[in-house]
Amino acid sequence: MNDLERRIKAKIPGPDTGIEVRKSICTICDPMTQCGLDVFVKDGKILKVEGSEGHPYNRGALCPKGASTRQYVYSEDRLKTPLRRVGPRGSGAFEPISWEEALDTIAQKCLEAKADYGPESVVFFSGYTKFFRPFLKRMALSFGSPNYCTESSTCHQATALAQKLTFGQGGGPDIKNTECLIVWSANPFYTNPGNGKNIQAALDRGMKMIVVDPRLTPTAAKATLHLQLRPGTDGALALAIGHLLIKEGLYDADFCRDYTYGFEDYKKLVADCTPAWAEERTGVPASRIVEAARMIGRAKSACVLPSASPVVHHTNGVQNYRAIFSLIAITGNFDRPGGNCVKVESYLHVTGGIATNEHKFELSADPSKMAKRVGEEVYPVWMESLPGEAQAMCVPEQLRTADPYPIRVILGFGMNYRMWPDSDGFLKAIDEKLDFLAVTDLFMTDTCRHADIVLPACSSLERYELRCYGMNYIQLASPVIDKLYDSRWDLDIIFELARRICPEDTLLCSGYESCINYILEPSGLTFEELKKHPGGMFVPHPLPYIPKKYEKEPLKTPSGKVELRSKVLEKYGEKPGLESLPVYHPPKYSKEAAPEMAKEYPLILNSGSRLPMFVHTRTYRLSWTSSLRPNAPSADLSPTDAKSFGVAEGDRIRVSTPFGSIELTAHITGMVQPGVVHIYHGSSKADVNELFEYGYGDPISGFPGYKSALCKLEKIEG
Ligand SMILES: Nc1nc2c(c(=O)[nH]1)N[C@H]1C(S)=C(S)[C@@H](COP(=O)(O)OP(=O)(O)OC[C@H]3O[C@@H](n4cnc5c(=O)[nH]c(N)nc54)[C@H](O)[C@@H]3O)O[C@H]1N2
Ligand SMILES: Nc1nc2c(c(=O)[nH]1)N[C@H]1C(S)=C(S)[C@@H](COP(=O)(O)OP(=O)(O)OC[C@H]3O[C@@H](n4cnc5c(=O)[nH]c(N)nc54)[C@H](O)[C@@H]3O)O[C@H]1N2
Ligand SMILES: [Mo]
Repeated sequence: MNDLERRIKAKIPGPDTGIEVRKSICTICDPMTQCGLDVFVKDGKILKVEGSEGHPYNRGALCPKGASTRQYVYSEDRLKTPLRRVGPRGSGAFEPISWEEALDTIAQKCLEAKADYGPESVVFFSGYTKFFRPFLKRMALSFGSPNYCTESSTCHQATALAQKLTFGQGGGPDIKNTECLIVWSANPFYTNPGNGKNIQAALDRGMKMIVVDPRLTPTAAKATLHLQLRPGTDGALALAIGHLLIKEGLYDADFCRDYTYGFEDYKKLVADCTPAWAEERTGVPASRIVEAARMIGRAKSACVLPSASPVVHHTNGVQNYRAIFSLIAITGNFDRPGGNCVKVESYLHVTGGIATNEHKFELSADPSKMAKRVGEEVYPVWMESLPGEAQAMCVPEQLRTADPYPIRVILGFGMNYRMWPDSDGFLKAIDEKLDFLAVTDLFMTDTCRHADIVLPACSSLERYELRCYGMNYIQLASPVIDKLYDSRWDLDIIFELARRICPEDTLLCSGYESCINYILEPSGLTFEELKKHPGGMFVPHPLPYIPKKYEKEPLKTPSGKVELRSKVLEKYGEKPGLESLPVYHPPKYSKEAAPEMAKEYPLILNSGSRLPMFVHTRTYRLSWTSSLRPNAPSADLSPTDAKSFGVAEGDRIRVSTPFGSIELTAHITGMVQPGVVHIYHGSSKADVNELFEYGYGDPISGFPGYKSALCKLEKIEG
């Protein structure tokens, strides 16, 4: 081997080796966690990827998923051409068709459904992928359908709803400046490594950290205080902390008097929520609850790092988060340095120091003048607080019942039916009741197999993506390789469909560059300018953070104040679960609320806690990532439960709820507390979502109760 061959083998970039480093972002995860990527390309092929050194989010690092980008992009499962189903749904029998034919067929189906049943009979759904959402939403509204919905019907929106009911808007934790960070359920060292780094830096400067998590995670291991509660009892813990803050005079009386609504009622609610009361419900020793309350109350500033799913994947999720956010309110830590700060959301729910026209762009028509959204009758609080999005969790039932009107067509962009509870029930409804399903995806997935038309989407390395970062950084990633096979990017698919189903929307039909320029207009940035900085740039004149805005203008709640008692919820007659105060109820399927069921199903089933190598359904298919968890799908058990059920590491077990059972491998770990079984979601081999019944969820948000059901386990002999 000569020197040049050695340099090529070592993948050293340079004119002699023909290897070029191109800048991109990793979008295997969502916009909260997209690492800067250096892509090493030779002859149009990716040789390897590294984290971009200079990128302020990941600062050179990459997680196992991002490091597997080459396998992800070149996966054998990649869809290659548009396909039309020729066999029964699920048979996998398809024939290749041209793009023209595929797009014409989809458009025709949409227009027929609109003519026969109304535009609302067409549902526009986005899975976990987020970059195309404002465009998809605009297309739905321009077409006349209020039924734009997303994976956020199980993710983030309920947390956002709890914040909205309390503060009128969101408010992110000021990790950099706080004295006490309360990580209420997140595990960023697995799920958001950039934030993990921020937390580590803050710990190094002496920040105190309380972690509330049923498991001993890497985040919990770094905590000053770990409150290891039973899943779904967060509300009880938060009310007891509130009780202590008031009893010990550790709250901000002036703030409560001047800027909150319902403080006296809240005070009455927490009067009986003693640490002993909470210990009984949560399993957290009373002395630790006292320690936590003092740590929060005595700190000059404290903030909550909330999470998009674990607290709200319960039948009491929104109320529990309201109880948690109330702690920020009564300690005066709302919208001040070191607390939970309200900043301008720039793009795709990320603050980035710029204002954009995103929401104006999305709202090409007024959804309130259209038919009722899917889920509107069942979850009115959601509908009132989160305009412009249907509750996707209600799609299966409306498909089955056609009540209040039929759903005829679903256009699914990256749609995974296993995301829903009672996933097999949803699939059956698709097969039996849906007239037409079109899906765009990178891979031939289980959902694609049931579609009428399947469209091959390209990966993020083959397209553009606009991305804002919290540190006032912005990046427009451009394609670093040509599109593979006959794939297209989702946005070209949207523009082509828009030209067919809503041609009067001339902005949407005009394509990416003009839409992005419209969105960016208030920021002074343009597509052209951003393209000149392929690795991203700091925003030239970021909008400054202005603390305590509530002193100058009313908050966006009905009372204009922080609502410890919700005026929105006051309208619902104080029904259990919908009370205007954040009253605590145990999870519906728990020893406390369903003792009969608990006799046969003695364990708590908690599903979906993230693993570092997997992201939903996406990376199971890669050998590099799955080699890090060789027995997946598996159930995590505590050593105590393993012993009492006679199960050893690697044994096959059956986990059952009253609604279904699945077989998988036992993984015994001290991360888990006795009495709880944890199973990761999204696997084709053992889909935990088959164990959850339709409708088991939160009465305010409609979020599924993925983190607390009752289950039993048996060892499979032989
Ligand atoms: N039991 C249980 N269930 C859960 C959860 C849980 O904790 N427990 N979590 C919930 C939460 S928080 C979430 S966010 C959801 C996950 O939401 P899902 O939408 O189920 O997530 P994925 O499987 O990552 O993505 C869906 C599809 O998008 C495809 N895809 C990837 N990139 C692209 C692209 O660029 N274009 C297109 N068109 N398709 C693409 C993927 O291949 C995949 O088939 O699951 C929810 N379900
Ligand atoms: N590697 C990886 N990263 C991801 C994802 C992924 O699939 N893989 N998914 C992305 C998505 S869509 C999301 S929503 C986020 C989720 O991000 P995180 O919320 O940070 O991650 P999770 O592991 O879902 O949950 C965090 C912790 O909540 C705990 N928990 C479970 N039930 C309860 C409960 O009832 N109360 C409390 N207090 N804690 C509980 C779990 O033990 C877990 O350690 O991660 C994102 N990042
Ligand atoms: Mo999520």
